[in-house]
Amino acid sequence: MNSTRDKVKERRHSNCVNGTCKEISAGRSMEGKVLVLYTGGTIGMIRNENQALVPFPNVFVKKLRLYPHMHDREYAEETYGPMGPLVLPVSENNSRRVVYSVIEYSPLCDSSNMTMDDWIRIAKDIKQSYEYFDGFIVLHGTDTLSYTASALSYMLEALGKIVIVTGSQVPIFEARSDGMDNFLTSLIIAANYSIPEVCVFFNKKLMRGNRTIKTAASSFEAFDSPNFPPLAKAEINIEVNYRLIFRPCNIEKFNVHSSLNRNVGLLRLFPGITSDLIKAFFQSPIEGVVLQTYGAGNVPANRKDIMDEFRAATERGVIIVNVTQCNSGTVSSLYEPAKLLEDAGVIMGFDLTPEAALTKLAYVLSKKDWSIEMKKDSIQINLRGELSNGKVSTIQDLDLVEAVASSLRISSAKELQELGSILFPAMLNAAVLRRDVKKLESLKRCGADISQQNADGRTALHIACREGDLKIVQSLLKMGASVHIQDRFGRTPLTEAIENDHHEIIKILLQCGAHLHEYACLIGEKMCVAAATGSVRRLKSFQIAGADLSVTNLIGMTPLHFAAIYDKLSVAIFLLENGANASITDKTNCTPFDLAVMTKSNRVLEHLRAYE
Ligand code: ASN
Repeated sequence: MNSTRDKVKERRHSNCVNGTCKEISAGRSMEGKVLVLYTGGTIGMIRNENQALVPFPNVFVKKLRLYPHMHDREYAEETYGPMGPLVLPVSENNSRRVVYSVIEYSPLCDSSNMTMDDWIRIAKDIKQSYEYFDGFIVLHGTDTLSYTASALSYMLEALGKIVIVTGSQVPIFEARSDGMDNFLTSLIIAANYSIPEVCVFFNKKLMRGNRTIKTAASSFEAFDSPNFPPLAKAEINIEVNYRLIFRPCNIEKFNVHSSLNRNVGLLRLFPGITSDLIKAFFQSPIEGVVLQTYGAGNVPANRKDIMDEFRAATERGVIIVNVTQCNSGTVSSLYEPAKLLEDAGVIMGFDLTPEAALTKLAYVLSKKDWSIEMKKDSIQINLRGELSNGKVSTIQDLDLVEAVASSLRISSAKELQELGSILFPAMLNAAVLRRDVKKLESLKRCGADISQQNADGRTALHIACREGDLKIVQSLLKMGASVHIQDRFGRTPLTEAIENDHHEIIKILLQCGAHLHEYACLIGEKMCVAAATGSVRRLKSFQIAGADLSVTNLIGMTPLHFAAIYDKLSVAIFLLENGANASITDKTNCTPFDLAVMTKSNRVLEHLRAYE
């Protein structure tokens, strides 16, 4: 099987027909690209001759192409050719066309067969294709889906794009299935919304992945997020509660932590549990255990024998995390027995689900350069929104929008949200223009989504990158502003920084995971224009942003060809000193040297001689 990277490259190239990138046709910036990793599960299963559900390889995509609501064949073939990606038809809810590619895993598996290796594979596949897509979907069996979502949430560090894990209770190709809605809505959300989290979408709810548990084996409402409200609800409209979105607030680039510690386990207490069983459970090589206790974190206070086993284990360096057996709620030191556990070195896992606690242990314990104290501390720190450790936010008290709303006599939640989406972008943008960091911070505290888009889809970060104030850009990034949002014209904050030549800002955006998102030939066009007009500074902007200085435009010309035609010596020197290839021929078979001869560009000609 080809590697994912090869497939993605193939897919990108198949978008270029006869050397002409069709991406430049009108409206193409309004496409949202989604990569679907199809790992198996009921969603794609088909009944075999014994009526048992089994996954069949190589049928999923073929069948999807036949469903008009999953694939707009006419548009797709006209735009990408017959072997191109799948494309959703336009609908009310998706302002952007959803173009999606499916990578089918081999073998496809029932999720009860999944192991940590599968989580690592998924994480690595996302990393390989990260720059080419706006969002990712993992199609997965439901049985262990919450474990995978929780594990991915930790492994995908400084995630800047949405990852949705979904599946179904009934196969998508059966007449009455939840699969179609789960998949279709996930595609629309992944292509259209800036939610940099690993989510689970199921039965109309988008939930934080590491907060979910599978609660029902035979209901369409198979998942719940008992300790945290849904991030979005997909009814007639998709309503996102932006205040709940957990955004990474560090200047840090997306990275995949691709190792996990397998010496972890889950132990559920029950009345009369023997100390022999506990002793056996804690034998080496175990390094981390999630202990599911009663109610708010209780253990039998009269069982010194089992407390001694816990203490012996923690003294050997085993990390034991206390979580509740109840479906919802948190452990606390409210009752005496919970205190006994703390004395035995067991740490509180607050309201972590067992799945989130186990995968967190596997993640934290695999951090080779962290001390045991750091590992214990990070179990109790909120890394990806997976736990609430008792601090209650005071956002509600300060809510500015609510204050305005009450003076306007607005009360419905929908109107309130609409008011916020009108007020906040304008206020954020004004604060950016006034270079007022304090104002930005207070708006965030008042409930503003720092990445909220205005009517043109532009965010405060777009404006700040155009203005060129490094301090404001830094502040916005530390407040969690997304570097990936494209406005209605397909421009990202990085486009603004490049086209205004703010080099330091380009660098910091890259440190936060920003990348060039346009097709190479379009970037080539812009760089050729820069070369023709003698703008070394602009070429430098592109270079810092990671562009290839030998990139070609639509007719195969490089910036050096243009420097030659227009006799731009400083451009030619810059390009050549930075490794541009002088021997590329354009569509008319000319090198930059040939063109310099033809146009009598003597200064550049002299310089190019050395490279002939
Ligand atoms: N056994 C299936 C799985 O987890 C269940 C499902 O997907 N509904 O793969």
